Amino acid sequence: MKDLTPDRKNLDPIEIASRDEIAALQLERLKWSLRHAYENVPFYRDSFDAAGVHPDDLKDLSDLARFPLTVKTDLRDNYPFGMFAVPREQVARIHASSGTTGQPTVVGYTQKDLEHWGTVVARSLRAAGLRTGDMLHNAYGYGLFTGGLGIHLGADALGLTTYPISGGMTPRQVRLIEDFKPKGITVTPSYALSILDEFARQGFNPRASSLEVGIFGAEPWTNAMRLEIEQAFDMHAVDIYGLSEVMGPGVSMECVETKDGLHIWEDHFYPEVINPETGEPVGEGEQGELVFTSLTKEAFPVIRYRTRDLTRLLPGTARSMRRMEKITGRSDDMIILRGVNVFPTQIEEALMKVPGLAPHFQIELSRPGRMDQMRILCEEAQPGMSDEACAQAAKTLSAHIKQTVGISAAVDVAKSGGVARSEGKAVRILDNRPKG
Ligand code: DLL
Repeated sequence: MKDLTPDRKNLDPIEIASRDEIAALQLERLKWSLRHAYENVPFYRDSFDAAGVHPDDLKDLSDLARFPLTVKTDLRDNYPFGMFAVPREQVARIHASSGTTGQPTVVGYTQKDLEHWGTVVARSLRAAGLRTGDMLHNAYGYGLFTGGLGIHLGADALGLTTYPISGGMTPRQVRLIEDFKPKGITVTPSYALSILDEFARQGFNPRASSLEVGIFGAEPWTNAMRLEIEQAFDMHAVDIYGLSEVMGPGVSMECVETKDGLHIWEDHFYPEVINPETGEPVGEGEQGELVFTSLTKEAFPVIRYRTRDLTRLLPGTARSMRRMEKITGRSDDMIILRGVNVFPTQIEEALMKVPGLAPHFQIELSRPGRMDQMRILCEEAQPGMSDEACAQAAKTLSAHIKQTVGISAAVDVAKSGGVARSEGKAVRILDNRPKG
């Protein structure tokens, strides 16, 4: 793999500013953001008033902990535009979360917000090793989902040659990589695996492709998966994080030269980590739920928004801004099986250790009697493996899971192509337990 470390002189000065400079800017912006939300969004005015706090109470960054937390249902209750802090005419763009159940969450951006979004995504793409003039294959979905259009904004700001292929039509994904010869690909890690399969189907060698870096996000993925993808494509694999409510992709980004967690673009998004049970901030470096406050957003400010994503904060390395560790999972994706907490990422990690298995999987939960049961649906590593080899792989995975996670799970090894593929975010959990 080529060294893609960006030239430090091309970074935004704030990326390598001193902590004092960053904190001073954050304090100034935080005061503005709290006031902006309080004065323009009835929901925030009511929630601050009910908690007995006022934007003037913020004298120091640590005072933020006195302000109330905001949750997803607060946004849903104000569907569609109740959380907007500017008149609708000033909203240049609207996106919405997929909302598989119930109300979608609607978010808005002013022209200025789109500019800032472009800045943080451009920074992220540069941190991945892309530079002006490089070509990008953007396979995140275009539409209400923030992935496609969000990455596109940053790619334009950085001056890349971008083609908006979006997700789906997998044979064409491979065709265009072969014909156009992009340097970078932006895609969910699970869809990257589908594209990888398609390379084999078309008889192309992915390691010989033009791709030098993949920028993966929108769903949890492990360091074990990173190695698998880097090996398969002979390219760097870096992590990009974000969520619609806070902006979209580009809230934080891993640097290609360190790959040691994701630097949060702290001049726009102020992070905290709280104990998900008590709502209290955790000690420095401790695991918990990530919470964000926007510092510059005009149309859709968020104050102490609970992401439900679990991680911990670490000091800066390649950039001065703090890092978040790779996301372990979402609190709503945590499975409690006979008293043990399990995340799909733990299953992924165990699966990647078994040579006879492909990296595709789903977790099926059922309750045949009184006890919940977990079944891992996975797939043979190569087409045509013998029944004995598949049975052996199933046994090995089951033993790994028992050893590392501490639970008994049944394992089904299907023939190649037997596990449902994603064209965007993977569906990891099939919950067939009786409702209620
Ligand atoms: O997934 C934005 C995005 C697009 C990020 C493309 C990166 C790349 P939503 O659809 O609102 O937005 O989903 C946000 O996805 O709260 C996390 O649970 C999960 N997520 C996003 N990025 C990562 C990541 C986009 N790198 C939700 N690692 C978030 C783990 C991620 N989970």
